Amino acid sequence: MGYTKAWLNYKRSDSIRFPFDALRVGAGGTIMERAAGELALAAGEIAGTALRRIADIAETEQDGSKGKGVISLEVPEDADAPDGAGAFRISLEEGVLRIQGGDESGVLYGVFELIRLMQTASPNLSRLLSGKLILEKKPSNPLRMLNHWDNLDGSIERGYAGNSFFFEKERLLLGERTRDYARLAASAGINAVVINNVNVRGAATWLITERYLPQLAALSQLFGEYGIALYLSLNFAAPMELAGLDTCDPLDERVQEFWKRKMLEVYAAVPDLGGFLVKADSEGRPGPFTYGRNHADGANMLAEAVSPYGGKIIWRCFVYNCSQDWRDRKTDRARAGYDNFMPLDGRFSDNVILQIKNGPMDFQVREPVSPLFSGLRATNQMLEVQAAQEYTGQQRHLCYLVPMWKEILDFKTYAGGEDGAAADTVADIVSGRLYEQTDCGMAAVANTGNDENWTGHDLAAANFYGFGRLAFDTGLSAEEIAREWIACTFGTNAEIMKVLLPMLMDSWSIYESYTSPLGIGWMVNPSHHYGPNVDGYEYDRWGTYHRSDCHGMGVDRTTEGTGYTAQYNEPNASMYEAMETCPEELLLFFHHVPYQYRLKSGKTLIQHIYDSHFEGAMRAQEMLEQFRRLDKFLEPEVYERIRARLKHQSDHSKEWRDRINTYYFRMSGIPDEKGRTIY
Ligand code: GCW
Repeated sequence: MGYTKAWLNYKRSDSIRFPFDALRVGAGGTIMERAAGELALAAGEIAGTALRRIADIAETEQDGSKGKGVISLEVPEDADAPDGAGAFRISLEEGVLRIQGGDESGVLYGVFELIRLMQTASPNLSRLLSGKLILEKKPSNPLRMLNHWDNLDGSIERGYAGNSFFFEKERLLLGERTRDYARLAASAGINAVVINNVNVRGAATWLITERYLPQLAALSQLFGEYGIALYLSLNFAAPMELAGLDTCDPLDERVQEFWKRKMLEVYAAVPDLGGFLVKADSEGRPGPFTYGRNHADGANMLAEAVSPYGGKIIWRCFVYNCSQDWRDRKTDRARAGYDNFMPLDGRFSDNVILQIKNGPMDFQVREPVSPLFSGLRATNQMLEVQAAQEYTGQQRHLCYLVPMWKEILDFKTYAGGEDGAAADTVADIVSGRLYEQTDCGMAAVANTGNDENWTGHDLAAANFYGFGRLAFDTGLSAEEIAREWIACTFGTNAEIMKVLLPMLMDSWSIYESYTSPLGIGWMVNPSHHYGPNVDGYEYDRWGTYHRSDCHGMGVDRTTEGTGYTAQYNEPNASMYEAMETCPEELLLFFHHVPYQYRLKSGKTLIQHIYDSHFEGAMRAQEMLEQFRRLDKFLEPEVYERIRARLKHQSDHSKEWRDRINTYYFRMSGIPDEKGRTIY
């Protein structure tokens, strides 16, 4: 197979009880078939059981075989069927283990849940089998989406795990790896996948032409077998590049006609296409601004073209002035999303969803939650996070991001009122609960590629798996997800869990502590964004400044500064406005702070920076030392792959430590209280 099974790595276990030998599959289509196939595969590989297919439960009584029990997969018609798309219930009734779905996808998710219970040797398995437990789940988010920034030449923008497994030399790839990708995604609860880069250039513009439509139909079909809807990133300028028009003005009738005809052609070939993801008027991409139109004009024109087919337009809010003069202290990239999109709230069509990055800047190791989630009230919203570790170590440093994503989802926006009575966290909003929306959810920029282990760093697969599981069930803790992933990937050996769980759970804090401190972000090398370079983005056009001087550092985003704090609802706005109440982990995002400022710990800011970087590098080294305990517990090539990356991370964290500490020692002239070596 040439690539690992990742978390679908079934191991024979003699310890679990799995008293079944017959499988009945109720009425349904290909997804039911796939669910049956997955269950039979896992039953065979984990429990050594061959599940024979029976057409009807009664069969087993007739042939009198006092064999083992029956598992039944079904989408019940009656009133007490599980409620809604993707929902499932697993229960033991009269000796039959029923996996019931609100639809066929629900049955598939129920099967993967049962397999997880087997893989992790969960006590819930025996509770289920003794009828003491009924497992009922309903997806937290309607859309649980991966965005692949894959280019048609096979490269991946911000890809750190090899080349694309969707494209090569401008051809679409369709094979065993595609199917195994669909299995992995579906097993984690993903139900939507965008296969091409949001920066749609060159051949990618032609994806919506007969040059690629037949293959896209086949890919859509394959994804459909696992309950996954195919989406494509769209080039807003396609009317010009494909039809030679001299404009892509959304209000121009010729442009509107182009898109109507084009979508008729596309959906004739790929009827189940979920829709399109659009990056427009962003970082040089074409869009409505060119014609004096706004984003609602652009999105709604496309939405009208896809609506006859049930298509969705997912419009990204990553719009900012990327030609800023670094001397300008008023223009603030962090304000741009809110300034651009709040005035359009309520103006978008029902099948348009605004996809909003978790923070106002760009997937930094820590950012405040975008104020758009606090502001928009009449617009479908999706959260965009980045599993690809562009600014969090590029899958060469370990950085398990689920703890970050939990903080983002739990952020209270006060969109329901300042008294805080309403359930108005980001999770409440993107799930559709707060505004009763159904076109909403979560997307992650994927961290996969055609590396043998799918994600470059073996442990980075926890972010692929973790995003899916969290999007399906925002109530899961980061630790529960980590435990599942470790057991499913490496087995249930206690020593493996003892070493890997704390490594995953501490890794975000460790990475943050030796890189850019207290929410300032950046400090990376331009263009590739790897490795320390404190002034890498200090004098450029991207709005990415730390504003350090001989007195202090950080960006004044209060009402005296760029005014960004005012974009939040109260009491958040006031909380961020004052240095004393601003959460310290974001202090330098919101304030220009003197080096001698005393933090709550009693340390000065400059001493905190020194301590944080020395400790962070030490903790990275300790992770490597801890990991060595697994030398005899993992397959040798896996052990060696992970050890080599942890070694690089340990060394590289010292480079980060010394570069940041030296910069601020030279800038401030304030020595380290502990007299440690700073250059
Ligand atoms: O993070 C930045 C990246 C770009 C990316 C852009 C975006 C796909 O540096 O590579 O382009 O954001 O999110 O559109």
